[in-house]
Amino acid sequence: MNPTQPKRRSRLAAKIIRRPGRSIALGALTVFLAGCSLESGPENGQNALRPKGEVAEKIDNLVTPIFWVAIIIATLVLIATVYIAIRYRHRKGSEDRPKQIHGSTPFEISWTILPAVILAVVAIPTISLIFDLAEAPKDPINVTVVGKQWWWQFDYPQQEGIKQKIITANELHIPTGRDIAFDLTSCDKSLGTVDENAACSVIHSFWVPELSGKRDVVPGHRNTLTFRADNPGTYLGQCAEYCGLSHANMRFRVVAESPDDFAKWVANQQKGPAVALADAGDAENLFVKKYGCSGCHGTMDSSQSVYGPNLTHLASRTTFASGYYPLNRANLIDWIYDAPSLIPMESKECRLPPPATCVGMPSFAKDTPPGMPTMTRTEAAQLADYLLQLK
Ligand code: HEC
Ligand SMILES: [Cu+2]
Repeated sequence: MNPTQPKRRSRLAAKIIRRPGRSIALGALTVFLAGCSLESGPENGQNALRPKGEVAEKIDNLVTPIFWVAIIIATLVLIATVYIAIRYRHRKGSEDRPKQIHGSTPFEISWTILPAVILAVVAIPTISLIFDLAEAPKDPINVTVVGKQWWWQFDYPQQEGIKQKIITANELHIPTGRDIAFDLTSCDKSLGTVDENAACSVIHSFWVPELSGKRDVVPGHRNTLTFRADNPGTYLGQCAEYCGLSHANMRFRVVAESPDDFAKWVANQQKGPAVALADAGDAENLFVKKYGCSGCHGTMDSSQSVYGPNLTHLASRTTFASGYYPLNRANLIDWIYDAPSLIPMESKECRLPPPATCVGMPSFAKDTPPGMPTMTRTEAAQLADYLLQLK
């Protein structure tokens, strides 16, 4: 054993104990700076201070001046506090107390009126923006967002330009320059289950930092949100309300594209599957009979909602598993074989959709429930190859 090791450690510990303030300040500074992203720094895709759409810009234009007002007030209060603490501190040998003042009408009136005026100045633009953002948009694209554990379903109801309902997952396509009106819910009405609660998830929060503020997604309650992207691009989203085991993995992407490209995407989503299940060879038997994937997933009709993500056009997406993994053959095989090893889920020994108590996708390689088959890598690859044809 190295005899200097424990000694050195105890010296460091002693230093921290002697100078706790300095260590705490250094730690706090590190955390503070880690949160900063300078204008010239890398794009992290989730920067609410870099708006990329009208709604996000309006919110930013409100927050920035209020932030500076708050900073000025905080600075004045801090300076006054420090000044008074030093100026009137206790001095050795002096028993004098500073002059005590009881009741001062001018002071009391001024520190009642001044904050009221400042709050009113902040409230007027805030309230008017709340009303402005709540206004129903003109000629929007309507999308119903369903928060699930732990992924997002995007449901485009039939409307002008969308002849037939589209249901997709985790990658939301929108045209640029057009308002998107969201209905947010965590109960999937389209599931049509007998048990109403089975179609409901917990509270989530829908958040695309560069395009808009957060909005809660609540079971049994309809929330709305409108936003718009100015330029084509991919914007990152994240569930912002703790919703269980894989909350942190519950991401999504907003793909904003030109109206022409959006129309092409819509047309493709509305097509039938590139390969019919009946023509999928061995994969059909695995998908339907042996492993019952079809009990939780549809691959034949993109207008149908099932318990799990609709896979009719899975291969047209760039990611899967709420945007956590890039969609490629190797990742997909790992997922089909043993999904809970990639993202934690509450689906141990459970292979059925609700009313069973599964939350998430089960493993087909581990924790096989009695009487059910265990998957081989070859079978997982056969299933992946089938799904990867579904452009
Ligand atoms: C008990 C229901 C259930 C069964 C059975 C099931 N899955 Fe899933 N599957 C899910 C859920 C739930 C998710 C979403 C999990 C997440 O992203 O957090 C999912 C996600 C997926 C995804 C990713 C989709 C995306 O867009 O993110 C694929 C691919 C998939 N499953 C394929 C399969 C295959 C193949 C089988 C059969 C071997 C299967 N699933 C069986 C429930 C199930
Ligand atoms: Cu969440």
